Amino acid sequence: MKAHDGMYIDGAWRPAASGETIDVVNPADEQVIGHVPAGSAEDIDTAVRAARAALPGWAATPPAERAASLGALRDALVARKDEIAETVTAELGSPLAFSQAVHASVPIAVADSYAELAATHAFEEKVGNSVVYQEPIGVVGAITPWNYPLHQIVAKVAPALAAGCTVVLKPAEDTPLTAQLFAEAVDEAGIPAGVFNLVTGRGPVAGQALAEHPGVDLVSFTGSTAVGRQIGATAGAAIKKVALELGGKSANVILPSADLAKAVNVGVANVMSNSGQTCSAWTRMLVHHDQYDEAVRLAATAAAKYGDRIGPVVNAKQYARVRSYIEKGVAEGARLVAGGLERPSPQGYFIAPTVFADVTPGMTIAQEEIFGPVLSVLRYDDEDDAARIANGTVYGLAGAVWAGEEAEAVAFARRLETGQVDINGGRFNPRAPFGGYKQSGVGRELGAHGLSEYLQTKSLQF
Ligand code: TXE
Repeated sequence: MKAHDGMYIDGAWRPAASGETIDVVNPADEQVIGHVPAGSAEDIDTAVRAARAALPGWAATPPAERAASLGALRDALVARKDEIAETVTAELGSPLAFSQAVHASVPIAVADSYAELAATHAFEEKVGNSVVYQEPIGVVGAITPWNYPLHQIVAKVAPALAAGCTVVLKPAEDTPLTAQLFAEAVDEAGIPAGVFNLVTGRGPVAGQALAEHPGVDLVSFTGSTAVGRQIGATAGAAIKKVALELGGKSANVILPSADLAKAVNVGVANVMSNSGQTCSAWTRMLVHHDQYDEAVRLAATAAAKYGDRIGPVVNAKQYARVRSYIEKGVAEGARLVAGGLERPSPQGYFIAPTVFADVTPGMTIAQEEIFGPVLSVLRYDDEDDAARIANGTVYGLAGAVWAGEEAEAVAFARRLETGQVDINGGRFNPRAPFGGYKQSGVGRELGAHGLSEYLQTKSLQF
């Protein structure tokens, strides 16, 4: 795999302050496929200074020109589509077809939506005797995870650039090669030096330095709740804005009038895809008690069929973590009906698609984010019970509702304490706001709501 031995700062690939590097490992065979620089606080400081120096020029660039730059960025991503898919497959382990269909394609749709929004958004509006300006918030520190490596980057960087902000990105240490490809695309798009900067490195070193840097105006973080809480506390003390996209434990509520087989099959695919490493995954399936046994049978069959369509989980730490949740599920009395601890392959961090039945709402596997291919099937008595169970976790990121009539599903969806709900399956919309209620986060990504995170308002009265 191609790997730069420098970091993209101020429009050029520069060596890191220290000579330390991070190994990039393919989780499918545990082989080292490359090395990237391990950035330090010093590198972060250099990058933040570059971003600050570039801010006045980029903020003053007319939105139509910023839109053209985002269009050029989208085109540069399109030109690299195959390379992006192969790189994600190498460092995340997802099957190539999934990398092509999702990891390489979704970010292009998101970049495209921000090229359009930058051109059409009302950055200036007359309100009575006032004019309200929406101005860039400043220098953005973006910290991203590995689960959708390019999407997570584009979902922060594209709206930030559309808003007129400049950015320092610290991507996950597991998937830095995809981030390097993104930096190449930025460079090719002709985006001015310093507007986007990439520092690869470890979370507690480079990530923390970025989150704590006084030259950063907004920290946008996606990752674990524990790190999000720490970043939120640091930002709170500095009275600095944060956007946090954290964990989830989303419910897939199948109402009795729904097409049960379809709801179960789509529900299983939703949890297993990307090896369960999706924050919005519908990890709790809620089924009426009359249909419960049939749903469990369908889910077990669907999961068994899914086996050769998923890759490994990302690294040894996640592998151990997911397995420990499976052990806990068994220990707490849930009934394993598919998958489990048996290794599907002697090499790589593979976990078989796993389904637990007889899961009760208080069990650990029904409360905590597992981030692996593990589904819990729970039973409910009536709609009130279903709503209580669905809302009974600290999270509120996403979910799904299935019913015979859309109106019935919509009425139930309005009862859910969650930021996004798919009705009878739903379809991804790059312009729909995405983000959490409760401990799933602060702020929204995507669409106009995502753009507004990177803007602050100024009103002039006449
Ligand atoms: O996350 P981390 P991990 C959840 C999921 C998963 C768990 C752990 O449940 O099992 O988190 O994953 C950077 N200061 N999600 O350990 O550590 C880190 O380098 C600043 C949900 O991989 O939070 C990386 O760039 N930054 C999720 C990013 O934070 C720090 C996606 C995420 O890593 C830091 C991923 C620090 N002290 C995991 N420590 C989602 N919401 O989609 C780490 N980082």
